[in-house]
Amino acid sequence: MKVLVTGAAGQIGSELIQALRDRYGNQNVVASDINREAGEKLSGSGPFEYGDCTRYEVMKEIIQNHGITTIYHLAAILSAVAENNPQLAWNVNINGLYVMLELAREFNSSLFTPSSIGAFGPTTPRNSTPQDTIQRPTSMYGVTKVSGELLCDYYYQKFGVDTRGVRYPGIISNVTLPGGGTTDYAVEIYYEAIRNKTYTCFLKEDSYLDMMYMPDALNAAILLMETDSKKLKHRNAFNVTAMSFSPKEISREIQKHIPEFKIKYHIDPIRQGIADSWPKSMDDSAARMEWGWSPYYDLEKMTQDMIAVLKKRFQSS
Ligand code: NAD
Ligand code: AKB
Repeated sequence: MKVLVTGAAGQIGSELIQALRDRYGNQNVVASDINREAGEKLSGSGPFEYGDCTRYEVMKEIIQNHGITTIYHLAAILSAVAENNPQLAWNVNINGLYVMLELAREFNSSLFTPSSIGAFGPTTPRNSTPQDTIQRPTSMYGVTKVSGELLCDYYYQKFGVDTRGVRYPGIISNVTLPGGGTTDYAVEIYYEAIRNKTYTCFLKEDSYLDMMYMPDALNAAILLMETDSKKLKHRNAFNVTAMSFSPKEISREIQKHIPEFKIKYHIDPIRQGIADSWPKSMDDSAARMEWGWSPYYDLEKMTQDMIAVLKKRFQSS
């Protein structure tokens, strides 16, 4: 098995690379990104290739040279950045995915790519959002994510490409900072709580969104890719979630560890508008039934871990 991860220098990729190298061997997992500096740090434990996923010839050479059989395609533009530069988001999220799907078809490779809670919109039921439901997103990120889900389904049905994917909620982690999304507050809040004991949140105190801690997110990707294909009815875009909370609730949880911590609010209308159009909590029973999805971390366990890791890091620096 030879694995390629695009967008490997990003929030999820930088940790998925290590998890995959631990599992399949360092030399069998190739990291690729257009962020050369961050990417080269990944070359300490295995191969790194500079590569723009929208460029067919560049990506073809990487896939051919390394004999790639499995692709984790993570390169993308996230929701807040996408809303500021919709043309870039369309190019990377759609043309980049198209290039990777074409190469997966040509080289008979399987392909995992994440969709998002962003693939839903204001007309989607917001509570216990079903696996199969109305998807009319109003952000460019959402438009690219729902189009990507359909394109992956098409490549499976038409060409037999083994495409798989999940709809990730906001991912919380402590290795690489998030890349410009609407759920980034739930990462920033921990860093600021440790460093400054205060955080100014760009979403309203009662904005509920689905979230997940990084170890569960990595586990979801690997578990889905290792599942026997015959068990999958949905294949792409499985709802997966671990917890749903608001800024007020996460700040209360942090106060259990740092009682003097204070949260303030300065609402960003663009990100608030996006958050208001996303589910408050998803129904992920299809993933649980079809491939045994089950998260380990809830808000309490994640907060304990985030605070312990970040305290140690900032105290020793
Ligand atoms: P990120 O923004 O942290 O990382 C994306 C990476 O892609 C960056 O390292 C960037 O340099 C790279 N990139 C951008 N354009 C590229 C191009 N043209 N060619 C090659 N690389 C390019 O994103 P992430 O949070 O790691 O997200 C990974 C995937 O998971 C994305 O598809 C995202 O939509 C999805 N997702 C993420 C979250 C989350 O909370 N992090 C939630 C839902 C879905
Ligand atoms: C974002 O906020 O854009 C991402 C996501 C939920 O897709 N974190």
